[in-house]
Amino acid sequence: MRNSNRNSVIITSALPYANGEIHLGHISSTYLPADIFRRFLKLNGVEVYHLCASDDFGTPVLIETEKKRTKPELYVKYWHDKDIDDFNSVGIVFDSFSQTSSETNRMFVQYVFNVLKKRRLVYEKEVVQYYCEKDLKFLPDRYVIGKCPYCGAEDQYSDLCEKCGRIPEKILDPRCAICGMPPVKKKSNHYFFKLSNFEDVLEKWLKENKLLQQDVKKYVLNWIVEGLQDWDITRDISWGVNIPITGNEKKDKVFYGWFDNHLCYISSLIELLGDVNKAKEIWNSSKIYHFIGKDIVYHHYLFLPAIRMGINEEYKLPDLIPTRGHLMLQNNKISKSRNWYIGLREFVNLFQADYLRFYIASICSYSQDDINFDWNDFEKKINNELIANIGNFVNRTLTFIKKYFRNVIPNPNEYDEADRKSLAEIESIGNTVGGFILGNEIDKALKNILSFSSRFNQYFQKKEPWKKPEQSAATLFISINAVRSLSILLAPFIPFSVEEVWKQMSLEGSIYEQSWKTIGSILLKPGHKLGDIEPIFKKVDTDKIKEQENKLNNS
Ligand code: B3M
Ligand code: ZN
Repeated sequence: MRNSNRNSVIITSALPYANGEIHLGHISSTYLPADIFRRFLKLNGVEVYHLCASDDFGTPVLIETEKKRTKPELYVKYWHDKDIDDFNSVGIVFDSFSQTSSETNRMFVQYVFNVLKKRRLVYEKEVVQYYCEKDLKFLPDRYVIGKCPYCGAEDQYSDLCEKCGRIPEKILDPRCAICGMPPVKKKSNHYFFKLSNFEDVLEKWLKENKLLQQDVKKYVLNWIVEGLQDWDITRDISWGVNIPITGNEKKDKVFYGWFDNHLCYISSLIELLGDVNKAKEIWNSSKIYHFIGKDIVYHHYLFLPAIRMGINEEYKLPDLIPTRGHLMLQNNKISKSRNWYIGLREFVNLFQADYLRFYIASICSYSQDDINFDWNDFEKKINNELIANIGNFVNRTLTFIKKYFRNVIPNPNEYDEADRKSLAEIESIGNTVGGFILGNEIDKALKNILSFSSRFNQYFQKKEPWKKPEQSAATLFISINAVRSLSILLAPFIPFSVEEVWKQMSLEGSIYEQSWKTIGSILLKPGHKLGDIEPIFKKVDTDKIKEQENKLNNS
């Protein structure tokens, strides 16, 4: 075991392909849960690194750039920059958002390959590949289209049938995706990674690691029982990390995207710190979390750990791989080609980013099960939970103090039973909610925050301070402190709104300078003057929701 005295955590989020815009599906399976976790850890004083990058290589990127007659470097840079803007717009924060095509990653990938080669964990083998005699090109993966052998759909990629979702073993009536000619077969030398060597150690690692999700582990262990195939880690294309072959380096041969992309988790830390040794030290003394969606389980539970084992765990394995299901949209599978999706940018132009964060967090279970984005449900949750519960409690507390106490927190004279109960709630809520976030159950964490707020609404209601304002000092003193606690509890979820509440309470600095531990303390003192008050949230308009539903149905 490595020393993990250092209180640091490395969070990685699966790298988005530099080939299209980020949509709600990406946010819900990966980036929002990771960002909530990061914000929570920050509030707990943990040294956190949230690492990500655009996934620049692969045949889909290359095919697009050929269609658009642009350079791959320019094309991926466009998406890389757009991703950063989009993530910013919903408050998803990375400590580094690099590119798999960065110089640091290229060098690191070649380094890892050389170590694997030296340890005889890669070998060369001749394979037969499709080749287009018109374009004078090998045609890996997406470069071949044809008929799906399972469902009979025409014009499907050789590595994925978009109609039935299966990966064809052998596509029928193959054609070149560029010119449409039937390809010929040609021999090519490829490198293979000996994944089959790792069956026993992977099984042991999976079984011993109690933190990994049980349901995922079960089917991954089954794959091992069925036997692991060695991985072809090279491709005959020009866009990728070059294979370091001394002497006769081939120009049109690069690593397969899945060989280099996950190594970028590590290389982006090296790049960020500018020092390999320091990066290694931090990597190996931190807890490591790889946040992913369920379609890339194979790569993260088998391929990635095997490669790290292959370089002698010079960089340690993940402690946890939080894996979530897909987001459905109005109960149908999200599909960009069928225009059944909502882009992030599109959403933020319609509603506050925090509404998206709140809604997704409230339905985001920690499991492989798919969850559903539903416009009506969205409207209900925002109007009835975020606004009628949380917004109402915050606003009525602030408004009352303004109206009856000249905007100054009153001095509590004495406490009754209900007051004492409420103070006890404030004291314990931080631990309850924190426990759920630590366990990755952000939906349950949010549910607990909502019940906390709803109990305070009831407390306020029962006390009826409007009947005898002069005798309501204790109620308001306790309530405003509950608003403070509520703001910190909600900071990981709706960061933009709580900063606003913070301002309205006239509290100095950013909410992120507060410690999660102070949620249980009564820190707002009598005599403190509050700031200007305004409702934080605006109700979601039913007509606007209808418009969105119609837009989808007509797409
Ligand atoms: N770029 C996206 C996906 O397959 C892929 C993830 C890479 S993570 C190292 O979902
Ligand atoms: Zn062709």
